[in-house]
Amino acid sequence: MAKVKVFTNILKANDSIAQKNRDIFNKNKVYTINLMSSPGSGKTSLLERTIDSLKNELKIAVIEGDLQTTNDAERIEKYNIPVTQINTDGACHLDANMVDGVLGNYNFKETDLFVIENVGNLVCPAGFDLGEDDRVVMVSIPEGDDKPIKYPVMFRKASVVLINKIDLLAYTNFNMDKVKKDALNINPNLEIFEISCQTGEGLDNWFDWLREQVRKKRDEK
Ligand SMILES: Nc1nc2c(ncn2[C@@H]2O[C@H](COP(=O)(O)OP(=O)(O)OP(=O)(O)O)[C@@H](O)[C@H]2O)c(=O)[nH]1
Ligand SMILES: [Mg+2]
Repeated sequence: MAKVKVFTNILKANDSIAQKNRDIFNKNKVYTINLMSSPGSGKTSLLERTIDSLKNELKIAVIEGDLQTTNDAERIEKYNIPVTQINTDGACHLDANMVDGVLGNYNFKETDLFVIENVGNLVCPAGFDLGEDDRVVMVSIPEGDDKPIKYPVMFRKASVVLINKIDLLAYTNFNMDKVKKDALNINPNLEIFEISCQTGEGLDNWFDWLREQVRKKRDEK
């Protein structure tokens, strides 16, 4: 049907631009993450914590994706690292073309870790490769423990699930074992980290995982 075909063509075009982006990241050995979650799970908070802790050992650069405002880029700018805000003006996800359009703002020879914070949405971003090495999906305690089974596509292609806001566990009926089991049923290769961007709990495991990925990328032939 025509509608399906148009969508297929859009995705094909996206994939070829994503590959061009990936070629740039690979050529410069920049480890790149596509960070995705529902609105407000804590993506920018994670970035703030990560930059604050790792900026002396890794050169980090960021894209912020949002429908409107430069709020998130302003939060990242305070750390004096390269950041660009993409406003999608209504679109519910970033696509490879939007990312391609801002890559000229960065010096990838001087970058170890590139994080693309996608638009807050647990559905649309899953369909669009941006050229990343890994997809990281965040869920947070107040959202409830049914997110993996309700939005499986996002988890299928992810490498990592971050379960954020564990400082709020005591105030909810969130079932940690269920979330982990459901996520691993969808994708047995997932790394899962329990974290709190508020208290810092669990973040060291995330930092170690990131360090290891950056190291592997540098060592690639
Ligand atoms: N209690 C608690 N609050 C948190 C934690 N992490 C983030 N928050 C709060 O959650 C709210 C949303 O955090 P953001 O980092 O802006 O979330 P986001 O995913 O970037 O949001 P969008 O970009 O709008 O999708 C803020 O008020 C944060 O302070 C956490 O671990 N615990
Ligand atoms: Mg944000």
